[in-house]
Amino acid sequence: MRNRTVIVLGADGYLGWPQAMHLSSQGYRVIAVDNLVRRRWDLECGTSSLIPISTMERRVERWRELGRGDIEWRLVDLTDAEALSDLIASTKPDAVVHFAEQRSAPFSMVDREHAVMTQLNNVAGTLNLLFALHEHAPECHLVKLGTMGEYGTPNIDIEEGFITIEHNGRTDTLPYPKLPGSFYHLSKVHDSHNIHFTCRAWGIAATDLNQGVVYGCTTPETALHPELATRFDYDGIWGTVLNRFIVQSAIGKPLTVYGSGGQTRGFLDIRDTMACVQLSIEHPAQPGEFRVFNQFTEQFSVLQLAELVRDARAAHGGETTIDHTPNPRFEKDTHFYNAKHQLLVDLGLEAHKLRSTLIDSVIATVEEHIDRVDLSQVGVSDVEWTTGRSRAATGKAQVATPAAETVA
Ligand code: NAD
Ligand code: USQ
Repeated sequence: MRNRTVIVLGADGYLGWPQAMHLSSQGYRVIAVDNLVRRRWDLECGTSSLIPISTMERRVERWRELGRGDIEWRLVDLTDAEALSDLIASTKPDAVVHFAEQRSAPFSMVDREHAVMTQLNNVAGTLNLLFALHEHAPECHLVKLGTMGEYGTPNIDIEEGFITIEHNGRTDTLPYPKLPGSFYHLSKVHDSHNIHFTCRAWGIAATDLNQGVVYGCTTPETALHPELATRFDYDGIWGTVLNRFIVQSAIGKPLTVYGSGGQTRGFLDIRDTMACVQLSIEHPAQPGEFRVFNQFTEQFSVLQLAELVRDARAAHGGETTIDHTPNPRFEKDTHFYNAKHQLLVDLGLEAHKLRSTLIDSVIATVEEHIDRVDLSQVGVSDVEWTTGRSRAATGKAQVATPAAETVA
C-alpha cells in the first residue's frame, strides 16, 4: 500500500495536519489540501489556537528541511466543484481522507446563516467530491470523517453503522437510526446518506469513520519541531470538552460542566485518530461498499472527565473546582450509552487509554503558552441551542463563507 497517493482534505486543521505528516512518515505520497477557511472563522469568532500554528507553506517547508519528505500543499475549496474535479483528475489518488468540513456544533447553532453555511459547506463539498471521484478516480477509496454524534443517545446499544431489524415477520439490515443534536451533526448524517447512495449507485468504495471527541495535541510528528505543531482550541465554539477542561484547570478556572455532566460520549487520543485513518487506508473498503467504523476508544461522562482532570491536578498539589452551569445545548442530561467500537480493533488498533500522564502533559503544554490564553474564551459557550435567530435579528457581523478570500 505504501508509495501510493493519498489526498488529505482539511490538512490545515487540528487533525488534518498531523494526519498528513503521519501518512508522509509512513511512505505515502501526500497531497495536503485546504481552503484555510478555519483561520477566517477564527477571525470572525475572535478565537485562536492556544498553540501557535505556522502557515501551510512554512509547515511543509519545515517538514522537507527536516528530511521527512515532501508534502504537496494545494489551496482548494471543496465547494469549488471545478477546482476539486481538476485536483482529483490531475492526481488520481488511491485514497482521499476527508476532514474538510465546518466541525463545530456551537458554530452551526449561532443562527440561520451559520446553520445554512455549515450544511452548504459540508454537504455540497462532500457531494462535489463524490462526483469528482466517480468521474476521475472511480477506484479511489474515500475515507470520510463522520461523527459519533450522528447516532445521538438512543436507549439501546449503538451498532457500527447498521442494525438488523425484525419487523412484522421480515428481517433486514439497515442503516442505524440517526438522532443528531445540532445542525453540524445533521450535516454529517446528510453526508453519510449521500456517500452510501453513491456506493450503491456508482460503486464508490467508502469508509465512514464515526469519530468520537478527540483530545490531546501531540503526535510523534508534531513533536519534531514547533513549526509542525497542530492547532489546539479551548474556547466555547471550537474547543472540545476535555481540551477545554485541561486549559481551565491549568489556569485555575472552574471546569464548565454543562448541567449535571451525565452526557456520555466516546473519546479518543489524537494519536489514535492517526492510527485509525491509516488502518482504514491499509484495509480499504471494496468497490460499492459503504463501511462504517465507530472511531473512539473509551466512553466517559462529562462529569467523569471533569473529575479525572481535577484529580490529575490534585496529584501535583493544584486545586480545581467543578462548576455545574446551565446547559446552553439541547441534549439529554443523563442517559443510557453503549456504543460498539470493535471493527477498528479487529483491524489492529491498539488504543492509547486516557491516563493522568496525558492530562499532565497537556497541562504542561498549556502552561508553556499560558500568555496566549484569552480569558474571555475560557468560560461557558454563549451559543444557545434554542435561540435559532438570524443574523439580521441578532445584528451581528456577516458569517464568513468558504468562497471569500482566504487568510494565510
Ligand atoms: P478543523 O476545523 O481544525 O479542521 C477542518 C479543516 O477543514 C480546516 O482547516 C478548514 O479550513 C478546512 N475546510 C473546511 N471547509 C473546507 C472547504 N470547503 N474546502 C477546503 N477546506 C475546508 O477540524 P478538526 O477538528 O481537524 O476536524 C476534522 C474533521 O474531523 C471534521 O470533519 C470533523 O467533523 C471531524 N471530527 C472531529 C472531531 C474532533 O474532536 N476534533 C471529532 C469527530 C469528528
Ligand atoms: N460540554 C460541557 N462543557 C463544556 C463543553 C462541552 O459540559 O465546556 C459537553 C457538551 O454539552 C457535550 C459534551 O461536552 O455534551 C461534548 O461536547 P464537545 O464540544 O466536546 O463535542 P461536540 O460538540 O459533540 O463536538 C466535537 C467536535 C465535533 C465532533 C464531535 C464528536 O467539535 O467535530 O463531531 O465532538 S461527537 O461528540 O462524538 O459527535
